[in-house]
Amino acid sequence: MLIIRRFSFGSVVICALTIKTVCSMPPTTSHGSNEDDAESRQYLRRSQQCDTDQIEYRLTKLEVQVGEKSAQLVSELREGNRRLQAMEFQGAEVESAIEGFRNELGRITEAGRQPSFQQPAEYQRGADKLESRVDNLVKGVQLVVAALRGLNSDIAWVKKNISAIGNVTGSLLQQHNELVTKQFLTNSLVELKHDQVYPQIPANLFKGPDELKSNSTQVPRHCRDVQENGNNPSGIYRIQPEHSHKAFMVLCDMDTKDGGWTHIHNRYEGSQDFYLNWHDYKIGFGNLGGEFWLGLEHVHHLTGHDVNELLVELVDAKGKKAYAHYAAFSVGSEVEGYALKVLGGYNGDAGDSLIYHAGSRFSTKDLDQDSWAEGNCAQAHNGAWWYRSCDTSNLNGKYLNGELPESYLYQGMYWSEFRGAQYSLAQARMMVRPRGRHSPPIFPNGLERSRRT
Ligand SMILES: [Ca+2]
Repeated sequence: MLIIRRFSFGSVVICALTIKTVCSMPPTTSHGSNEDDAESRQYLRRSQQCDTDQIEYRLTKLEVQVGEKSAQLVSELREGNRRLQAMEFQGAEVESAIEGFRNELGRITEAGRQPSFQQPAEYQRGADKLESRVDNLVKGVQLVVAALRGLNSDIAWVKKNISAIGNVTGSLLQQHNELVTKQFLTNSLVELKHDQVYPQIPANLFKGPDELKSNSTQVPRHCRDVQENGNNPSGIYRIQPEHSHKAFMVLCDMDTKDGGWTHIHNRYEGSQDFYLNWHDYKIGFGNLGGEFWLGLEHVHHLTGHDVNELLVELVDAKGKKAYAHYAAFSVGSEVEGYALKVLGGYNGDAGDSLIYHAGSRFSTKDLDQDSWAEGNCAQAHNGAWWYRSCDTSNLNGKYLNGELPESYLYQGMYWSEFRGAQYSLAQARMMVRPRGRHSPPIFPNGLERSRRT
């Protein structure tokens, strides 16, 4: 295992040299303006590729270093264990020697009491013999004491090393906790590569002088802009919210309640799997021409800086429709867990089954940010939502279409105030748009005060 890793590290070094050579190539001499543009874009793309390769190289290097540290630790622990076993064996030998010493002393004492030793000549010979044996025993005991001191010194050495290893392990574990996970880096690389495949072109690039004069040629920030720019049919448009670093496609509804709505969620047939991970919910999934989740990052860029309206439209299995309109809706950033930061001003005929979730962070099956200490609501209810502990709506739950057995309570795509939690709706969609210039002010108790006036 170690040899393979070392080999990998060698390859990494070769790769790094290659990256360094390629990445240090500057754009060549100037040509005509079109060629310059093309060359600059190519250089930019190559530079992005280099950035990606550099991150991959550093990631692999980090993996190799962690692997080698672990192998070294295991090796040191094995050596410590071997020494301890050796010491146990020596300890047993010492015990055996002391036992022998005790037996000898017993025999000496017993011999002194024998009547035959009372005869002078024999007594003298016996005493000499005993003296010699006692001397030998004393030397033996001195050797044993010296050996014990050596053992103590060895034990202290091992303890010191085990303590040092413990410190290193603790420090490694601490560093491991602080390390960015490989999954996070891999996901970031996917996003970086995505940017390379679909490079961002500044909105005013390739525009003629007349087009540049007009604000209407800028990429619209949301579907409301699209509508105000004179595009009235519902459909798919390219937008770039003010705080988003790139443009993306969205589905606009220009017909419902004065139009200008940007879809963030659409389900109507169950062909798209919605029981997905955090990363999928972050960047979005599905097909804008079918079922999809726009992505929490996009929803944050659309609603996180200016309070939006939210419209939830629901249809049950018999075709009965209902809606829930919120005059104020805002989703926080990833750092804030894409929390449902602002929600209020409900009106509609579906009932308010979202207000329970106001303030909660978003949770998925692989990222539990709910308030249920004993479990993960996303796993328990087969969805991904602003779960608290747990839910009064679950529009990313299972697509089961209709009445459900009791065992499926809370599992379906449901809205409790409309058809209850033991029912899975046939259609659901969520749309946002910025609050109009003439919208009434938002009060802490929703819009009740402004509606009365
Ligand atoms: Ca939990």
